[in-house]
Amino acid sequence: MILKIAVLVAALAITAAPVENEGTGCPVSVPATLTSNAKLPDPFRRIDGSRITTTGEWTCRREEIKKLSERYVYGEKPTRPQSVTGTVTASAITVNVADQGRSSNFSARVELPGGTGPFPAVVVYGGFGADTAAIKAAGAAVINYDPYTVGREGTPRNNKQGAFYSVYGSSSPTGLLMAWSWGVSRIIDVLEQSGGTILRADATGVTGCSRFGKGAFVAGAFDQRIALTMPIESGSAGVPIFRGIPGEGAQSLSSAYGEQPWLGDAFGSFTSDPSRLPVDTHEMVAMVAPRGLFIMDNPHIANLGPRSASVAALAGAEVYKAVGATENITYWSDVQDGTHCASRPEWRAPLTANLQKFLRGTAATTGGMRISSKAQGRLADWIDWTTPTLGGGGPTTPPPTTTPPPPTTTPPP
Ligand code: MCU
Repeated sequence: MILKIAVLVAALAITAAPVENEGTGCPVSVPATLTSNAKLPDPFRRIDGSRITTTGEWTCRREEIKKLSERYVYGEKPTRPQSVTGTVTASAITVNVADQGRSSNFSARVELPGGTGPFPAVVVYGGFGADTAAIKAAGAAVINYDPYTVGREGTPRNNKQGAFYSVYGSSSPTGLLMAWSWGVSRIIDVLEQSGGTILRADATGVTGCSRFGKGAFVAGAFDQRIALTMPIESGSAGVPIFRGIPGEGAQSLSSAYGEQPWLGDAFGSFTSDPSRLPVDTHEMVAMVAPRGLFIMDNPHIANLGPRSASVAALAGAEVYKAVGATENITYWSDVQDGTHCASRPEWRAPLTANLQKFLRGTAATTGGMRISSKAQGRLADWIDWTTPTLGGGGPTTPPPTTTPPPPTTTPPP
């Protein structure tokens, strides 16, 4: 009986999908013309203007958001390359990819926690700002990922470099954040192929601070195998709603776009007017639903856009609510130290709870909006839609792409 309950609790916390993207078969036609909207786009409204009414319909609505975000914000994330191979040892992961005659490789250092494996693992972008001691103490391995090996900084947009661009071309319009996320997905491919004896492939987290918080956010949004996404102090081009950044006085969109090729090339036409964007970051939050999401933010630095980040979390949480996973999203900016990417005692308990629940499958309480009074966004100022009560049913898998046979009866004249 006790065992049965434990299994049930464990199963309940596993929200990750077995595949990178469940919506690949959904038909999506990205609109050719864009209309201006100062408010946050309705995440429940399809491109054709209708609203979804069942949780099953979220799969294909999510795919629309994915396609729009690729087209206008981050650039396209190619599907799994023709060949992905690699190795997993107790100290490193190697990744080799090949697609259409081009190949590249990269590797990441592994640190195992104490105890006996196989272990869940957290991909930690860059080497700072994440509490790796707490991650290991919770029984998860750390995969030290250097995103620059996959997409370098300091290059012009027409000459991007790194393992991603060696395969997809140095003039690929895909920005670094998406290139980095592709690298994380290929690490997970290798974990899957390894048979999960050292590191589990079905319990991966991702985190990073600042520019690497932007990266962790995008990685979690675009790979449904990631069980827990934890962006820290991500700033403009990360969690904060694009539409809120100018008013809050955060790093401007043109500054973020110009500082490094983080965003896709196509974002260039929106830096002075984000209201023309058919998506905003609350929908990237929604793309993570119902999986674990723990957004950590710093309310003391307006340049990071913490107020706009809280709005993204609040609006995205409406989708979590609609799909019945409110307790899987946590936002936390109630912290003392104003230093960017500081080590923060306030996050240790919620971090541990998130790791336990989403990576270990043990019971823990997560969720909630712990927003600092210094940087509180007001959802009501940003939305003109309401959250539907979604019914069960509806297609959970995309409809077949073949056209249905014509009706057998002739309609009356
Ligand atoms: C918050 O992330 C960035 C910020 O967007 C940049 O303007 C600044 O140069 O670097 C920050 C960062 O990555 O700090 C480590």
